[in-house]
Amino acid sequence: MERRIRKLVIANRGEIALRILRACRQLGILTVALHSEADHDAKYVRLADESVCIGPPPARESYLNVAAVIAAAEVTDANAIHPGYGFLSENADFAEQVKESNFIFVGPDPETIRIMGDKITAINTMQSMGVPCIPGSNGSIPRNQDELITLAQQIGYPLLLKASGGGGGKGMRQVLREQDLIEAVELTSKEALSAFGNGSLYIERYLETPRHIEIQILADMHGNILYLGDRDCSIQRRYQKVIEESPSPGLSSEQRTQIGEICLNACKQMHYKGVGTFEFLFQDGQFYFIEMNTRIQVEHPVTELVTGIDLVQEQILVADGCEIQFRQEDVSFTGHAIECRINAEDSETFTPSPGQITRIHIPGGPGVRVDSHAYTNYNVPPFYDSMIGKVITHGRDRKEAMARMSGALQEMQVEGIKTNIPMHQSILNNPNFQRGQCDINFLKHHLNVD
Ligand code: MV4
Repeated sequence: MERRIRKLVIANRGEIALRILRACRQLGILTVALHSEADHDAKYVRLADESVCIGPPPARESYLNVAAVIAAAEVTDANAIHPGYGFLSENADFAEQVKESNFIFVGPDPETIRIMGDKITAINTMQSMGVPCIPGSNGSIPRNQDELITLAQQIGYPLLLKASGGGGGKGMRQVLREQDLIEAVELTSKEALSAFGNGSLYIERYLETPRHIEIQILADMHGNILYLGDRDCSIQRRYQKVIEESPSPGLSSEQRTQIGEICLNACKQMHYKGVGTFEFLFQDGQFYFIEMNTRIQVEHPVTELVTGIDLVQEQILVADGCEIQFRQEDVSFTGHAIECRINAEDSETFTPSPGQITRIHIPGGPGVRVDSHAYTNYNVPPFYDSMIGKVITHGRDRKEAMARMSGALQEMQVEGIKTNIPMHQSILNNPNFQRGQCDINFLKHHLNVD
């Protein structure tokens, strides 16, 4: 298959912009780094073949400015756009405009993004394809109050109300008792309407102690679909993941194979194209679908380390129409990988800590990978996410990956700003974390907060 992508616009910033740039280098694709005024001096901007300033520091006026991104692609004569994660990465209207302007969008079809962006449509689609979902309303909750109360009784309390336009923890409200139901619906619907322009709600049984496990998929336009294992992302705070690992500790090979095949089968039916992640809650040995992500994810490196596959390169190639050059039987899973997200923030209060990094030492050694755009004298801008990089370690088993992580975090030095490295070290020293199989409430208990 003839490759078409010649020059690619990176519509993102920070470590993922650098990660995409590296993948393009390997593929012989020219790069255009887009940046806001706040990221003008970032080193990765100069590593790109070209760069374009697309606006002032606030993301709304730069990284989220659809017209500016497309104009930058036009003036640089690029022919593809990679959205990274966050920002415009799961904006179906953006993907559509990119295609209508005759650029290759690195991601699935706009229609797929749209389906997965509306959580009710996503769940209904998955359910119809045999993906296990959480007992719930199977669509918008009934308008009629008596019907709603009856439905809620059937599902059983505690319940979780969710906005169809939400996701990633936004637009959710717990309902513990029947007498709170109607008021909760009114409040959540109003909030959802103003936040997402869509007031429709669905309701699910509230799972109290699940783990968060996700399945990585890679699919091309020629019917090849690969299952690239799972990640456990249960270590999170306020829906922000902090540590991820692959494989998920303690899943049996039967459980793993079963959920993998369910996801592969769903992708086949959807004619899914690109990288994709099925997010599940896992409780009492059962998987329950919650959302599907159509983008490359922050935690993709743990999958790369256990499979040896460059997911960003593959993502770009399949968007270009290329056929995946290996088959499921060629994919093997080796050892264990863990990722710690390094944030510019106070390790105890979580207050952001932007400013100049006066000195940084990046760790190394066997099984240690660091994805970061930070360097000595880099100025962490206050306008964006506080993540300054990721330390990812690989070992023959979980114990070795953890030991390598402890060593890497000890070696890493960041001066001038505060980071959450001390928090990571205290998590690694926690006996429950060391045993694996922590649920999504772990960090709240470990930190004794919220
Ligand atoms: C849930 C749940 C418990 N029960 N749904 C949070 C973000 C969004 N992706 C879905 N989320 C949850 N949905 C039911 N029916 C608990 C969460 C949840 C969560 C899920 C994944 C990872 C971290 C989480 C942290 C808090 C709550």
